Amino acid sequence: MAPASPFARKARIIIRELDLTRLVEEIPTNPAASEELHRANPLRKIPALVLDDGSALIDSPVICEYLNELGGGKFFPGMSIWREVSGRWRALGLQALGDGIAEAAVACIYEGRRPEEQQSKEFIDKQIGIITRGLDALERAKFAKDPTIGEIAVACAIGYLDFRMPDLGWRETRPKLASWYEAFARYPSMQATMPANLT
Ligand SMILES: N[C@@H](CCC(=O)N[C@@H](CS)C(=O)NCC(=O)O)C(=O)O
Repeated sequence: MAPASPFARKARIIIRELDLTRLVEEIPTNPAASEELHRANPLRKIPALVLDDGSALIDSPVICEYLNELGGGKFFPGMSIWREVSGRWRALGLQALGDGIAEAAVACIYEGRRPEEQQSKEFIDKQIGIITRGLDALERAKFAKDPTIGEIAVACAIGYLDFRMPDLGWRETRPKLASWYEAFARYPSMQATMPANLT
């Protein structure tokens, strides 16, 4: 994991919510340099979860669902075709939206770290477009009172935007999302996993 990663943060929140801190070790990892990560994840991305038998899970949705099972959590609502809008599909759809926003934000930040003459304004504009439309969709979204993986993913994406793109000004035109996030950010598990500038 890395303290700034919005994807690792999803798992770190579930670990705290389900009291799994004694079962799961969080290892600060530089995705470019860590051989342990490269052995665990051929995609060389964090998070990756190495299990006791030496096998590894990759991709935050998979890791979070595993942790949810391990801790007997309710962050992944059960399968039901009668509850498409309020159940599992809503939660997974919201997770996809949050993760998509986070992916675009991470891509912007990585692009900004390349030598200036190699950076593409077109690429950055495209990512900003994804972030903007994603946030607009979230302003219209329905959030559950009992948080699911969808709410967690959205909160981690917004936390990352606030951390890496503090001048985005997304709150100005999205009052509903802003007030939902303000309340969500008060959860102790959110407070304990605030992104830190260590990577
Ligand atoms: N879909 C993956 C995305 C993970 C991801 O992009 N992680 C970033 C850090 S926030 C990473 O490790 N990037 C390293 C790289 O792309 O080289 C997930 O949900 O876990």
